[in-house]
This record gives sequence, C-alpha cells and structure tokens, in this order.
Amino acid sequence: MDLNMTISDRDVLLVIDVQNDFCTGGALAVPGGEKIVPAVNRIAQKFTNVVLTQDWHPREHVSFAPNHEGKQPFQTIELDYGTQMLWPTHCVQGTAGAEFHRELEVLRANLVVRKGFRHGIDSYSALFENDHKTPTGLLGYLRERELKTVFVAGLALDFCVRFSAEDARAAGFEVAVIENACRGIDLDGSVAATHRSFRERGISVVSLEAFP
Ligand code: VGL
Ligand code: ZN
Repeated sequence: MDLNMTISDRDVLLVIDVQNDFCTGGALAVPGGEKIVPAVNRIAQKFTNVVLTQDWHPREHVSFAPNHEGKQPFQTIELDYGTQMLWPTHCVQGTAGAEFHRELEVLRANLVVRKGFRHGIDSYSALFENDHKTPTGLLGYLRERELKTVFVAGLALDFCVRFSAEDARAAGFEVAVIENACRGIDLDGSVAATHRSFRERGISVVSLEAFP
C-alpha cells in the first residue's frame, strides 16, 4: 500500500490517545507527542469515519507505579493476565491530563472509545484489554458498520497504537499505520520491535504524503 491512496466509506481512521498526559508537560509525555496534532487533523478531514480513543483510568488503577509499594515507573509486575509495565499516574478520569489535546479536532469523530477504566486491568488496545479477551466494544462497532480497512494514528506508537493495530489485523481487517502521525515512547528498543512485529503481521506502514 503506497502512493496515492484513496479513502472510501469502508475505511476508518482510528486516533489513539491524543491526550494531554501523552504530550509535552504531561504525566507520561511521549517525546514530541503534540507535534502530530496538525497531521492528525489534516488526515481526519479526509475520512468519513473517525474514531478516537481516550485512556481513562481510575486513580487506583493497577498500572500506576505509586499504587505499588516500593515500585517505580517503568518497572514491571506480574498479574493474572501476564507482565504489566508500571506507569506514572496518568489519564485519570476527569483530570486535565485525560482531556484530548486542545488543538485536536474532536468534532471530526463519530465515536469516542474510553479504555482502561477497570481498576485491575490495563488496556493498551482500542479493541481488547490487556488480557486479550475483555472487549472494549470497538470490534463490534467496526463489524456492524462493515468497515474494512483501519488506518491508525496517535500515541504511543509502541504501546497503544501497536496493540490496536495488531488486534485489528488479528480480527481480519486490513491495517495501515500512518507513521508520521504517530510518536513512540521507545523503552528498551520497543519502537524497533514494533516495526518488526508490523512486518511479520502484514500491517502496512504508510506516510501521510501517500494520501491525495
Ligand atoms: C499508553 C501506556 C499507558 C498509550 C497508555 O497510549 O500508549 N501507554 N497507557
Ligand atoms: Zn494508560
């Protein structure tokens, strides 16, 4: 998938977690996170179908390092569903950090999916929580709307964008990640691992410039 893609009514743009806490000055800032906002706004204008996700945690969330005595952010713990990275407290429901970046054109969206609201389970993916079983409801929406190709943009490339793209691909959608409308956190080579994984799974990586 490359030059001159045309966007159809069967395509959806999935915009992941463009929230203040993932931008400069936020609690879990992704380097240059806010820099993608103009690109996301520009591309969103070309889509009929735009879905936003919003990371939306209760303050006692299991993924927050301060909720585990003696643990620091970016250490891991073992939970029933597997290894969980611990994060600084971020995107707490109702706080300014959980709001969308003020320049993001949220009115373009026809659906907002909130995720990570169960205190005992994290949710990177827009489709399934981190147990890879509990649905957010987005898969049902995409299927009922008969959408076929999922374009993904947002934050962070190597966590929520990656998991969302992989789950959409595993569910049978064509998936293309718009590389220059994403930014990564990059912990221990996680951006390189993300690109390898996309290649193995047949997830396309495209550039904004490929859209007419
Ligand atoms: C994210 C870590 C924790 C993300 C969300 O949006 O990539 N990363 N919560
Ligand atoms: Zn989170």
